[in-house]
Amino acid sequence: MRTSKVFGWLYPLALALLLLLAACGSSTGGGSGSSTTSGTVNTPGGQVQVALQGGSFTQGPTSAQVNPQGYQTPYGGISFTAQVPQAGGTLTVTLTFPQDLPQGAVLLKCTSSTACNPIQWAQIQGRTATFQVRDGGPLDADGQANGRIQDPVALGVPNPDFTIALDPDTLTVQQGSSGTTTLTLTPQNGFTGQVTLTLERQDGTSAPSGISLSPGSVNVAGSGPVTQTLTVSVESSVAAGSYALRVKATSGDLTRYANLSLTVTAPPTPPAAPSELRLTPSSPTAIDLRWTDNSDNEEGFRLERSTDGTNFSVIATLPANTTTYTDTLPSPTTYYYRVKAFNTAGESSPSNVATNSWAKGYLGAKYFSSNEYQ
Ligand SMILES: [Ca+2]
Ligand SMILES: [Ca+2]
Repeated sequence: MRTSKVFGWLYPLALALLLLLAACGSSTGGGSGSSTTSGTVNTPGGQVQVALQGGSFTQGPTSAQVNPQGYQTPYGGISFTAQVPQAGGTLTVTLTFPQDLPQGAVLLKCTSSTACNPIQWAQIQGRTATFQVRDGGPLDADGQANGRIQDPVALGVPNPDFTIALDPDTLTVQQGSSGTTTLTLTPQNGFTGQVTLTLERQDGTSAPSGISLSPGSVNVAGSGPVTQTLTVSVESSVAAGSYALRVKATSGDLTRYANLSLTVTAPPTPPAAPSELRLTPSSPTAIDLRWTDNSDNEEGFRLERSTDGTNFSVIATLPANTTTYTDTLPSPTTYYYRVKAFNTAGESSPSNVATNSWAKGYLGAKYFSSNEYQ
């Protein structure tokens, strides 16, 4: 009574175990000629079928751990040993995966858990990867034509990656100001996620204090390139000069760089003041003015006139490098003149003030005081 109860419980378990063994890694058929043997292996990515033509399993297939550089291995490694009827014989291996293989997928031959190289002549189509391995050939891990083929392989999917580029990659920014460039981030192999952006020197040391980048990150959601305007701000404390910088884009273990040559310039300064303003009568009602141009950065000159020597107003705006002007006098009175140079940064201080002392002699140029300075 008790015994039959135990067996009644054990029997289905044993059956289940047998079925499980049959599903996982058992081989069928013989090992000669063009016969095919196949087995399945449970991998982290699902069940993979391994079919051999021209040989038979002696061990495996089993799941193996591999960690090749530059690739993800969603199905891990698949390891098996097979027998071929003749030493030096060739085995055709077909792996059938549970899903269509992603773009860029390659079959890797691993000689250790990290040393894996693409099998260039493997055929990858849909859900299957097919390759041939010759006993004693380069893919046979035992390296000998001994009728036995040792074959750990893995399906490699290139790691998600991205590239970055800047346009322009040179910037000129004035102290206390900012400039912009456009970052283009191109995802590869399905990369998505947030990418942190920082600015540093091209030698990998941190960016000079006072030079900053914004925004500090960019998000990649789709498969297309992402463009982002980057602002490079330069505080007025940053010394003028050239800086070899780079944008560092980081996401997880991935880091990519794009060089940026930054030139920091000092803001323009107002021009030097003109000097030696002199007046000469050109007629009883006109005066020639002449001055010395002391600057090479002026945009022009402003000539100012006053009747009291205190309150001046502009009577003429003149182009750069002008040193003469003829003023027609509105009335026979005393006028005071001064001249200033100017550019975008502002005006110079005024020149000397010169006066015609007109009241002394409206009718006679001989009374003209042509060179009075204050
Ligand atoms: Ca061999
Ligand atoms: Ca000049």
